[in-house]
Amino acid sequence: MTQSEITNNIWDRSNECMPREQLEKLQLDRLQKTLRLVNDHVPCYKNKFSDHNISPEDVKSLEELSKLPFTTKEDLRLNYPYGMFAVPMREVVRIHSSSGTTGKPTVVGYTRNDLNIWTQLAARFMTAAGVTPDDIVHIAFGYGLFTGAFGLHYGAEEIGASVIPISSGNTDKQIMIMQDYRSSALVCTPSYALTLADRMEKRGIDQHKLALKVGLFGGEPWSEEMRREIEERLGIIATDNYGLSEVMGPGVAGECQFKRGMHIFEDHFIAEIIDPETGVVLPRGSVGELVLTSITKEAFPIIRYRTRDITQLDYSACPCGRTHVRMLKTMGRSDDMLIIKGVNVFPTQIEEVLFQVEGCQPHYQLIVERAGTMDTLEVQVEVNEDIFFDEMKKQRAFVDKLEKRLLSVLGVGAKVKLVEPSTITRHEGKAKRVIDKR
Ligand code: DLL
Repeated sequence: MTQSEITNNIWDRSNECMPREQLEKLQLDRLQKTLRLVNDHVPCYKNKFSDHNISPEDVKSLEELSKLPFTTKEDLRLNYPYGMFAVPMREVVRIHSSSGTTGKPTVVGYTRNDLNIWTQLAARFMTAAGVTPDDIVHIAFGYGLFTGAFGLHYGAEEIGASVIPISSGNTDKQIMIMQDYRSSALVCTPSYALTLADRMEKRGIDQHKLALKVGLFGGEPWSEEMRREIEERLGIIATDNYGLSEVMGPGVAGECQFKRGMHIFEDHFIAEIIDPETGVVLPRGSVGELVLTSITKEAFPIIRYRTRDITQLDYSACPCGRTHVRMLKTMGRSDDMLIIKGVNVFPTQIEEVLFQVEGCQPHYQLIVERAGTMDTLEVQVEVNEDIFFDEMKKQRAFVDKLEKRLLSVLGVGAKVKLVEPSTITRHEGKAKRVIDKR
């Protein structure tokens, strides 16, 4: 097989460019099968359906999906560890977990067929982002229960690229391997990509001399400003990809080279946008919470899962030819949304402001406190040494400028505290932006 044939096999045109009408027929057929599967094999779904007086046969159109109850993280917790599995354990060949830091993690399982599909979908978005068999793919996600590393690992192998499973941590070693092994595609969280860029700059390494050409970043929300910063500092094309362990892991959605939102792989998942307060499905184009239903999974099918991620779906045609709907960059999770003096604030809104101001470094943290009945928001941001050691008057003017911009974007005041470079804790995986002390 020639290289271009391999690449063409990965770009699964018949499914990725399927006319909408045909796609929706396929979705309905797969949805009905999945509903029967969970109704027969997962007591939690059977009970929920009967509590709502609905059976799988009542869903005769995609619109009728909205009649079904949601699945939440709480359902998964109550059925810990294997209660949501739809197949016997002897058919489960892999187990992963969510990355949550509090309470018991969520356990997810895969049959061999699930792993095959996951591999195909990871290869699909990596191909869309430009990875080819000629690439050397540097995977700096932690290998373990987290789905990030294994998901992209198998995807890259499927493409025929050479995979370096370096895992997370040891930034200096990462850089050495990147230089010596000529890594051309970088896989990690966007915040870790900046940590790598910082370290290279500090050590006087010219990033442009590396072989890196593309980055596949995901696992956490990041702004367009952050993308520009990564692209400029690492000299690469930075692409976004999305997923969550409950739904599969990475490979639920990914950007093509046009970077106009992440194509959700609708031949395997159905996406809805709901009002997070009322649960009502919102009209096309609305901003709201993404709800996902898997339609091909066997071990851990999931129906109307409330992702808590706030986004918007774009159904307009994409120049790449793929017909799958695109989800725009998430504003963050509804549970990361801060309510400051009654105003909703997403960390990504603050990030955009900070990244636009020259002198701010891309490392920040938000401290929320309550003084009496008043909420306070402090934005700690690292600044260049020349600003940090600048005379008081200039520093004050810098802080004023930032506070004014934040007020106009957020609609609520925030106090800015400038901190020295390298003082905010760096994370090897997902960044922790908010410390809520209320
Ligand atoms: O983070 C899966 C993943 C790994 C996706 C690597 C992409 C790359 P979880 O640990 O279960 O799974 O966390 C899922 O992370 O609900 C979002 O809030 C957030 N998230 C993941 N990708 C993105 C992204 C993996 N591209 C949770 N943009 C999701 C914004 C993202 N948020």
